[in-house]
Amino acid sequence: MNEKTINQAYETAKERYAALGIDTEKALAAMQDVHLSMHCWQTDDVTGFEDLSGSLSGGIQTTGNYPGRARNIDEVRADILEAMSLIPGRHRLSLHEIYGDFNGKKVDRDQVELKHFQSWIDWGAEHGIMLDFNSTSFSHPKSGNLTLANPDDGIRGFWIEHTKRCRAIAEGIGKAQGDPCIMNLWIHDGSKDITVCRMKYRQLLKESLDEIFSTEYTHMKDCLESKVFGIGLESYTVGSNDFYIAYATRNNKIVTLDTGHFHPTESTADKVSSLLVFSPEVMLHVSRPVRWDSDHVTIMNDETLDLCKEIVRCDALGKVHIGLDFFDASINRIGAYVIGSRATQKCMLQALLEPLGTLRKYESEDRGFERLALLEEAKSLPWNAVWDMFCLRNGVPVGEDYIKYVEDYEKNVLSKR
Ligand code: RNT
Ligand code: ZN
Repeated sequence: MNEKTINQAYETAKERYAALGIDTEKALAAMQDVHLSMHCWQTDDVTGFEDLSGSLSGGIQTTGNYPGRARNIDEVRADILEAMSLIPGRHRLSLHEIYGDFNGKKVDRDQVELKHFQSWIDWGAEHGIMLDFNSTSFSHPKSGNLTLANPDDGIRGFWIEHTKRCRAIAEGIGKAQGDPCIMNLWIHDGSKDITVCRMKYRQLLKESLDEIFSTEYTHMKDCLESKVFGIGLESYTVGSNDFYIAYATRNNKIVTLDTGHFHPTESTADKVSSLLVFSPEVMLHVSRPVRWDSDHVTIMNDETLDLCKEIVRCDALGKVHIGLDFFDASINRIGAYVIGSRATQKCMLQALLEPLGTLRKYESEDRGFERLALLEEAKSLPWNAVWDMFCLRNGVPVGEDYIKYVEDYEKNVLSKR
């Protein structure tokens, strides 16, 4: 795309926004500080590097069989770097435990140690990428329907040990990178059919979490992710939204809001302010549910826009960790990252360009018509010219220009796998 055209369009947009009291330079500077936590699992359809030939379980599913999936740690790293080269700004990488560097050895989940992530720490330091972490309760012979809420002491103990070790690893990562490692805990525990023991499993989960969190750490932060239901576990989820909100609030933990984990008409955006009244931080998994928690690639839709606007309206950019969580195996996977990450950023930029001062003035004066009119007009302000400038200044392809880079990578790298 022509640089001169981008500059001209930006200058016009800058003026247009200035008329509304918005400084586009300020918005661009704020965007530079938005660091997405990119999930590693879009590279390989949530497979990981464990030597367990089981398939994806735990109520989640990838669909599609697009060629070029990453098959090992080097391919995952190469794909992530390729995706990051097409996304403006600096971003974090969120690892699941099953992506450890196990060197071809079988390391069961109650045996995992920081050393299995040393090469990731080194790689992160080399490329200036901060790491986040996730314990992995799915796709394991002991996963079943219940892990941390399992009445069987052996199985429950196994997962407690796993999660404790994951926290220790996150602590080690956070210490090494000089920035807290955000650890997300999501378990699929639930029941396919009606259970008459709802209380029992929740009590067990509480006890497991209490034990897991009995060690205090300073270089990692714990997040708890609820879910409405998983495939094959439709009737009951132990770790429901209510459960984790109560647990997190009482125990100073962070709640993770996954945009695919609520009833379809429920607004995830609306939850941000409620949580922030009681909790200093919130973690997000930005996804796109299509009819169910399908984890389609995030796009610039109303849900994502609303979510970003709420973060800005709550003045909470420094309090919200923006993780991504989608896995589409039916299209080019690097392209999926680029689309989803850039879409999230586009939404955030629009949020930062919102004429909030004027909107709030209208609201305080009870001028409902004016507020609605400006909200409508704001939708078609030239934010895209500011977005193009953001890409240009960050040295990444502007607009649809990134498509050909993804295609080239597919031709030169992915198609040879
Ligand atoms: C599943 C949760 C969870 C997973 C990842 C792989 O419904 O969203 O966050 O997607 O941990
Ligand atoms: Zn999630």
